[in-house]
Amino acid sequence: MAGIKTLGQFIIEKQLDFPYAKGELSRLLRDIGIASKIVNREVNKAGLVDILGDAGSVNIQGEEQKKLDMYANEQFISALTSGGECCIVATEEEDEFVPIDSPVSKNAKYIVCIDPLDGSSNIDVNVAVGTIFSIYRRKSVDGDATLADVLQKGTDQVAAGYVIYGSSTMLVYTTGKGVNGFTLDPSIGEFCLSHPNMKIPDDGIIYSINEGNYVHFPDGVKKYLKYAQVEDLATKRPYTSRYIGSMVADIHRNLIKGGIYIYPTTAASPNGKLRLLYECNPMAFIIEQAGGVASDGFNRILDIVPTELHQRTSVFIGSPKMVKMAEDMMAEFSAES
Ligand code: P6P
Repeated sequence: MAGIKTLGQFIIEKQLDFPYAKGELSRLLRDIGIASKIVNREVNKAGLVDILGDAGSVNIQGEEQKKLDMYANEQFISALTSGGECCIVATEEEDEFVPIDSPVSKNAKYIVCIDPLDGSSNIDVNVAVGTIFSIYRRKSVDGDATLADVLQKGTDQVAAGYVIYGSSTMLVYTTGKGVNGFTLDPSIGEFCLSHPNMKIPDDGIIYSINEGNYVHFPDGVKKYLKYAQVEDLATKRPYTSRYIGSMVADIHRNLIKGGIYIYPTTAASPNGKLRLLYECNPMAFIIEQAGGVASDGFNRILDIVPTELHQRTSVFIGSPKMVKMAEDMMAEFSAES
């Protein structure tokens, strides 16, 4: 059996894919991996905190108890600060982007956009949650990095990945040369290569969407759902509905089994709910690198030019045949409208 290959070994090995690399991106990915292991430890014992008697807002160490998503946010910012390879972080947990406060980082090459703990409302019910990250090269050449360095198109990403804290903890990432998945082996505290060269099936029978919003869905989405539910054994319909309420978990399952995840416009989210910079762009980069498709129903997610840090977008992402079918139905109605 081939030996264990850790995330660190893999990153260094793949650094050879980039002849001019000097190791900064490798160290940045390593820093994110380290923070993920720290977050994993806290996520895995989240339910225990109360049992351990951490009543109220103070835990047994006498530290103020933080909500897990704020804790995760702090861990990633701390790891990126000590790593020194990132100059600013855009995070779901902060209204503005966060300049990394260290002399080394001011001139660092990379920008990180991150959702430290997506789906964190699922923690209390022990459902998988995730971290989603996106890495850009800063565009400005001197002085402090600015918002313009963050508001880059998804096609400009240097790397993107997610961590899923589920039945096992996995880190999945791409640097534009395919997608690889690493499973955390707690006995050695290392992410180990478990899913090399991940590819999403071209077609699938799983659709992921919150059908509670059906009444306000665009007509093209309503038509797609009816298509998915009609019996037609030749095309393996009706499809199966699987919606966890945690984007990372839904998309990870669809990446492995095939499927489509849709979060369209709804009454509560007229521009879509999911964030472009640190949810849709990184997931779109990964899924495209795995052979899939990601759009807002009409346009490629990675081509959207960001204008605001926390802007939202509709998202249709997954197996090419399924996404294209949904896009065709969206186009039918937009042409008529
Ligand atoms: P709804 C979690 O809050 C999240 O950002 C995604 O992870 C998830 O897919 C979606 O929102 C769930 O949203 O409106 O269906 O509860």
